[in-house]
Amino acid sequence: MEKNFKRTLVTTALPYANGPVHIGHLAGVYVPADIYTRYLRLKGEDVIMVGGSDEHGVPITIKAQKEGVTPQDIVDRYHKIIKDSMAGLGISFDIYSRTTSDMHRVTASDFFKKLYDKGEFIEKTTQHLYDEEANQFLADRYVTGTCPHCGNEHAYGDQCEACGTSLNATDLINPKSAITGNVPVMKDTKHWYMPLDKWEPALRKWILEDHKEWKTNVYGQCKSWLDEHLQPRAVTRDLNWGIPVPIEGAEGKVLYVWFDAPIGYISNTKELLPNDWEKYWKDKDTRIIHFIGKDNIVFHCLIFPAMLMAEGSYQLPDNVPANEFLNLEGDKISTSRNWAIWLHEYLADFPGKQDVLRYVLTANAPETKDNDFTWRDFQARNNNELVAILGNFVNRALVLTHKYFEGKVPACGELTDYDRATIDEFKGVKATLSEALETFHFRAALAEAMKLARIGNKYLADTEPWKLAKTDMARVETILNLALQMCANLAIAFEPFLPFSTEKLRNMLGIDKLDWNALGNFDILKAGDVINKPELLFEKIEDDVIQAQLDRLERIKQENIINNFKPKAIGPQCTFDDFMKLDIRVGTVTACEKVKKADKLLCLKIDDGIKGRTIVSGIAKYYNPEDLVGKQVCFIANFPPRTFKGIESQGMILSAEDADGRLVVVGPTGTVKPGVQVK
Ligand code: B3M
Ligand code: ZN
Repeated sequence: MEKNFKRTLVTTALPYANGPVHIGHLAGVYVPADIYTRYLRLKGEDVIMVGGSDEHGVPITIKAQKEGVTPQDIVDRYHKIIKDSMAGLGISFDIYSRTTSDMHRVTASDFFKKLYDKGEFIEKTTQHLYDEEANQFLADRYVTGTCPHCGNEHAYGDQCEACGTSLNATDLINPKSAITGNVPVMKDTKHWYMPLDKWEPALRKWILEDHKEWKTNVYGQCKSWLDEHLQPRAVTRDLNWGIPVPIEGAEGKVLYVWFDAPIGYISNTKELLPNDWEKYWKDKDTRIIHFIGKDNIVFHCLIFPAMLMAEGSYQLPDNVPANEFLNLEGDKISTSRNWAIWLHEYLADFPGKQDVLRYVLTANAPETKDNDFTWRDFQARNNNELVAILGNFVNRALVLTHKYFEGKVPACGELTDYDRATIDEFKGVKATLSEALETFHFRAALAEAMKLARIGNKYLADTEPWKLAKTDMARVETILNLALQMCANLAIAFEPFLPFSTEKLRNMLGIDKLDWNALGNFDILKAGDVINKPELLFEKIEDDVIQAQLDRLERIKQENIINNFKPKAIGPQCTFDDFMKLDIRVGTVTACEKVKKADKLLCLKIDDGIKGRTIVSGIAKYYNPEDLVGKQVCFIANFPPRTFKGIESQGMILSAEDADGRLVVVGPTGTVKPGVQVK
């Protein structure tokens, strides 16, 4: 629904403070939200962006238990890392707070109390999973089991990460306690439920009729939830970490993390603007936009709005532009498997290159489908786009101005048709760029901004002022005046995307303040204005830098394979007679060398106690030939001979295949006579 608004409240999903922020979070939520907010600020609109850490819930307590520290220790550690690294990337929060703040505890507690007093909850005693050894109810992620929808055996009690379904712990097939591994028992407990069924008709109308303009992935997910009908949902938990349920008879219970976390948006606005916060939440002419990832859609589009409707005095969000997921080198990003690029590590490894990451994550943003981040693409986009197009154009324009005009903006003379056409192209981009930003199409918006840089680059390449300098200085003045005006335009157009580089560019051009409304103007710089010394906006990234990152990921992949190894199921039975058909013997390696023109093969001479034999084995990747000499190995002695690369192999060396595919040769644990049998 179109509406006239006076101000915008941008919220960003609150990351769990159980780990640092990675590129998936950034591409999904924080970079797009920051682009949008910077754009509105640049237009001079009233906008605030609020964020903070989600510090409650089972992800935090599990992490604390694993490390043997308190949940408070965990959230203190990660809140700081997250907050500092987001600031490092230029994510321009007006406030980044946390859900363990006093303001939040009081706000969330009062919100619950108000719904309770209005009779908006159902109180129910039901049976819930209980770990008798740990003396604890198993909320959410404290239970794992098989997802009833997709069969994933590692689903959590609140959600299956394989199919994205949100679950109740009691839905899981073969539930197991994440604390002790025990099979839980059922035990009575009382909880308070939001009757989502009661709000279903209102939610249906609000989304399916009044918000057809929402992104199709968001609208579609809401529709399928609504079509399956909503059930009451417990908003309290048996847990000792969280905001205590503020009513009598609820000792030992806390608010469900998904009840308190979205209220965090309200608490953080209050903390930012103690006297003015209400207009951002309650005035009809405020527009509220929630930036989130796709796994959070149900909470932001159905559950939180139902809570707000039940409370009665708040506005509902106008849009929830949720993104899909970003993968890393073809695999799903995972905190627990360390398969991620962590923001704080990126900032340490690539100092001064914040905008490169912002650029790549936007150019590749998973706006309509899951997308892949690869280091090779990162390098290519930096070298072929940022350096070769944007950086090159700006640098040429500034260097030539210093070369021919002592760093002063030359005057613009008579325009040619080509000049006019170029200016028109520039002006034309403003509308499409703004439209893309307004409608959350940030990839398309970035491509539009990049179009401007391409036009500028082409303009200088076509007009070749360095050649004209010998014959027609008046023309050179006009060309460079226009080129510099284009640079000023680029500083504006790219500010939401690349704030560090546009800040540099703005300083080089001597512009005090950027203004979106000036985009498309060709009189931003005045003749005689002083241009500062040009610095490079971007630098080439070399292969070895990228290789180091790929090597790091390869190491993690290997560690994961080893750590996650599960033995194969035992094969079909065989008899002793079957086994006895194999003549397995021990032999001593007397010589060993690489097989020529076969990088996998080693040729071993074995003392088998008889006349000796030759065996070719595919273990060259795992052994230096000389290291095997003198070792005793087991081999199958009664296989028919086979020829490899012209060498006759008389048997097969036995080896164990490790989880990562590495072969380890098998031999006796003590020395034996060559030729003895293995039984
Ligand atoms: N902390 C889940 C997540 O990080 C949750 C978001 C809360 S937003 C109110 O994906
Ligand atoms: Zn599933």
